[in-house]
Amino acid sequence: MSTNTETEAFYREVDEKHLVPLWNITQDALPAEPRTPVKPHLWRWADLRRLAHRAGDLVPIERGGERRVLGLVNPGLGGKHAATRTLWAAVQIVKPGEIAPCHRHSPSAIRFIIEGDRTYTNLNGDKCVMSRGDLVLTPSWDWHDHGCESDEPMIWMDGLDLPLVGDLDATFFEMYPDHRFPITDVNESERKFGVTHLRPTWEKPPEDRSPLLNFKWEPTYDALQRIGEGPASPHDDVCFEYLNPNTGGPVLTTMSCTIQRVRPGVRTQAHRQVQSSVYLAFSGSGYSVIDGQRFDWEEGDFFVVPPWAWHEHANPTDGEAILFAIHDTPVMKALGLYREESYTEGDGHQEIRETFEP
Ligand code: 1HN
Repeated sequence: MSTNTETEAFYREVDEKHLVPLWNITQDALPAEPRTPVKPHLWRWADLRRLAHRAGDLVPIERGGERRVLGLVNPGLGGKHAATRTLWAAVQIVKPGEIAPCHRHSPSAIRFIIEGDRTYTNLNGDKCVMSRGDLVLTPSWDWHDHGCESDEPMIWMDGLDLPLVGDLDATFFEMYPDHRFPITDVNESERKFGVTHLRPTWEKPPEDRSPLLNFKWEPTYDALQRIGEGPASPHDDVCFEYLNPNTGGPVLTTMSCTIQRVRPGVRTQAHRQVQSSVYLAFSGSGYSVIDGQRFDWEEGDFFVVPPWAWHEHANPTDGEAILFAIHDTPVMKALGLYREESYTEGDGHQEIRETFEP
């Protein structure tokens, strides 16, 4: 017969020997469904833009600091520098004449251009010229620098798998010996692979990454409009995923990107997925309901949808509402963990219990 003292001594020794008794933590280790600390949250464009410009006035781009980037910090993550557990999202500003120095890292990145033009990301020598609405990839370990040749600053959204790669202890980083990588061509990937139903026969596309690095806004916008009044996703309305034209799969191994048009008067039905997402309200205004909380968004606002959170989108205006988003879905699918569920109560809409005030 064990006594209380014996039991206490046992637990003390288990702890001292760096062990844990599962029978005391089973509910934490194995919740019935994902229980995330990640909070749904919204960042106002007025703040992001003002602070990005303020950083532009106060902070030079220098070697070591590398980039003038303001990252979103999810309030549920105890100060961890991340928008969700897997995703980093940020605004970056580059001013006229500046060149953000060349480097490379194992985390992959995307840029989605919000403001400005005549700015480029130089990817291994391919000068990808960027304008509002363009999506530009920086796949893992590609050399990249950014330059602004305009009279106005450029601001874009950065999305990276940085927190995931960090938690996997798989982060590598290297500075290029010169400030910039020698430019060998302009819009090369876009000219060769940008008409995605045509493949250059004289070239073998790279196997490890998308051959197309710059996804231009005009054909993207056109695709959103061409659906007209036709049927689309009950959960996302007119929503397209950007593809690696070589594989038909997501643009990066760790992140997928979507562009979606919520048509005037539409309120989609809620669903939830084993994935986390960061949205940019690219144009127009509307709202999303995330786990019963209403998030009103306007042009330029960023918001987070946590894993396994019910969410639906609405455009109560008679104007355009376009959302761009990054997701960690490819990770979940590659690991066999992806799940998706539709909200079946009532008419598929959540009850709005509160409204988010930033
Ligand atoms: C990075 O290298 C860039 O190259 C942007 O523009 C944002 C955030 C975290 C770590 C590296 C860039 C980044 C970043």
